[in-house]
Amino acid sequence: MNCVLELKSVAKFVDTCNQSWLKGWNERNGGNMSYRMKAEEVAEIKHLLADKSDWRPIGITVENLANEYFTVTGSGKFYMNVKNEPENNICIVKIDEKGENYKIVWGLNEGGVPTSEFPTHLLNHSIKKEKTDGKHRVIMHAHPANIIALTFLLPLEDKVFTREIWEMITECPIVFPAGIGVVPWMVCGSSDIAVATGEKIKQFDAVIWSHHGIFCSGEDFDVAFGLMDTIEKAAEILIKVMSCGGKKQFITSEQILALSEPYNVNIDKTMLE
Ligand code: 2HA
Ligand code: ZN
Repeated sequence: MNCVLELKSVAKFVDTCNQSWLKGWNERNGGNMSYRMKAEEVAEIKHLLADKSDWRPIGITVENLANEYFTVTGSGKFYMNVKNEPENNICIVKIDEKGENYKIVWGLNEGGVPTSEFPTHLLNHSIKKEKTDGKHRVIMHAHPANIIALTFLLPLEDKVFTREIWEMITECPIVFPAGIGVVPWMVCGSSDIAVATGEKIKQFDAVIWSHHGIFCSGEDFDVAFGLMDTIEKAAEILIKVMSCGGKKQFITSEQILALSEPYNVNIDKTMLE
């Protein structure tokens, strides 16, 4: 391999940023994404990596991410530009052997640092790595309009959002049977939002940031993107229904739970209580 961009997961990272941009979820420098690379992927490009920064403190300790490599979007960079200039807008970073510091080893050629939400991403990667036996590798945050709109309309409660969103598209409870978490408005990039999201990500794969956006975790790019896309589409339907005077008929909780058996998923019935 002669170029980092030839690595399949890097190409997919770039394409997923572009798909997210095309969806309208990433105005200006909005949103950020990170991918925990596989050891065999790092081995394939190791000869193309070089120290491009000193070790810098992450701000938190993520012991189970020691020595891992992440592909990550750059702070202040625009998703709009990732496809045409990936090497200037994204980077690969290495975590040190204690899980306390990181350094840039590829990318951000015109300068820059990883996303302002990097500590939030790493804390949540750490939790999801443990909870899923290492299966989850992708975290993405974006600003889909209908999800944000709903946070001005519905009570900011996990169960309310889950029930309403599940009802809008029958696939929803099958795609995210655990439901959705909601955190109140907080300063983005702060340790408060990192910790609050981390608490919710133990239970859910998607956490709505009130009046801001959504944060999704998944085993690969398609699963994480598909989760965000499904929730945003359901939110759009709900906004349309509310705009047209509200629901005139409903799906019952029993009907939602009836999907568990045929689709072999464990829809969390406590979210419907
Ligand atoms: O990357 O979306 O939450 C900019 C943001 C911060
Ligand atoms: Zn944001």
